[in-house]
Amino acid sequence: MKILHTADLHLNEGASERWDALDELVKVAREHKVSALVIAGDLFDHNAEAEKLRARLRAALAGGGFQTIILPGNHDYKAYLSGLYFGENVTVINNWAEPVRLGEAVIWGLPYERLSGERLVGRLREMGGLMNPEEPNILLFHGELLDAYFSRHELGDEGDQRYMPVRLSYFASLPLQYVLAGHFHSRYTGWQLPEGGLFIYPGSPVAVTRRENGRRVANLLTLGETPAETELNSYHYEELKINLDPFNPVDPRVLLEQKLQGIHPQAKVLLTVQGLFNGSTLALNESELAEALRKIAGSRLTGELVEEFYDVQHVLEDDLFKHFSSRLAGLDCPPGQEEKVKEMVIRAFRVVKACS
Ligand SMILES: [Mn+2]
Repeated sequence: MKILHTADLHLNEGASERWDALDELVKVAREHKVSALVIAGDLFDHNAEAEKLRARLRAALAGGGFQTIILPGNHDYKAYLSGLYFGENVTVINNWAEPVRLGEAVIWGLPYERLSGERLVGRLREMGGLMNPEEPNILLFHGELLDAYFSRHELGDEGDQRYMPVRLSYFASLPLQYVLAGHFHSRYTGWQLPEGGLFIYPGSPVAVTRRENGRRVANLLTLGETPAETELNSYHYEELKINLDPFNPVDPRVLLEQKLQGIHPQAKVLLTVQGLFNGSTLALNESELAEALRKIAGSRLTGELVEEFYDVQHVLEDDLFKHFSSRLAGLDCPPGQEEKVKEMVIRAFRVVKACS
């Protein structure tokens, strides 16, 4: 039996790329013939969205040939309290004591509540008492794993509050095969539970903030086996760095074009251009080069182009530098060494020029 596990779609009325990501998840779920698509919290960006968007959600999830199991998260837990209908094959786990049966597996959920760590330990112990250790038990959880030491911004836009803070040790007494979690957006991560079983964050399936860098994935799980990430074709950000080298004959504009070709079509680029260039060979000054690169990146660029590059033609044309370069060329330097030394000298010249 297979399950596709995701979380943190943060659907709202706008952000069409998040709806596209939902369609992509449905497609992947079908291709792998999973029994269930599990959404471990924050399916909606805000509580109010569920009421407005449920018809659209029903359409997206209908006819997939699998169950959808939704856990309320910190962004949307109030949305499910009135028992909204999301479709025939969609179940919301609103009660920690009422699991969902899926083939031979039992899917438990801990819907989001404002609970302290201490009360969470008690709650998990109560849940453990209800579980049959002979059955494959799976727990859906939305919150923060304190063992993970994430930086705050890896969670998405959550501010400084702690949501359902747990430690791996809290799960020690529970007969669990998997904890399928949500809330941590950055990337797919997994931990071994103290007494067997695995805790998995799949990362967001679509970038919600610019910090969600790199291809997005979902967690594809075959019961009893080690889960694996499966790549999604969805909107995300890619960091791209171009290092300029005044001795590299390849034009930086061509370099950028080449690098853009290797980037996923649904990715937006966070572009940083660093290093030194010779404005006279390119016939461009710093602002013209920035403009040209911005134009090449076009609509693929997101945010500001980070400009950390300098035109050093005034150094390259300096007589002292030319003299030094010809001396260096006459020496028998190992490959690459000459360019390295020249770059160091250019940087030193820039400092000297700034003083004079
Ligand atoms: Mn969350």
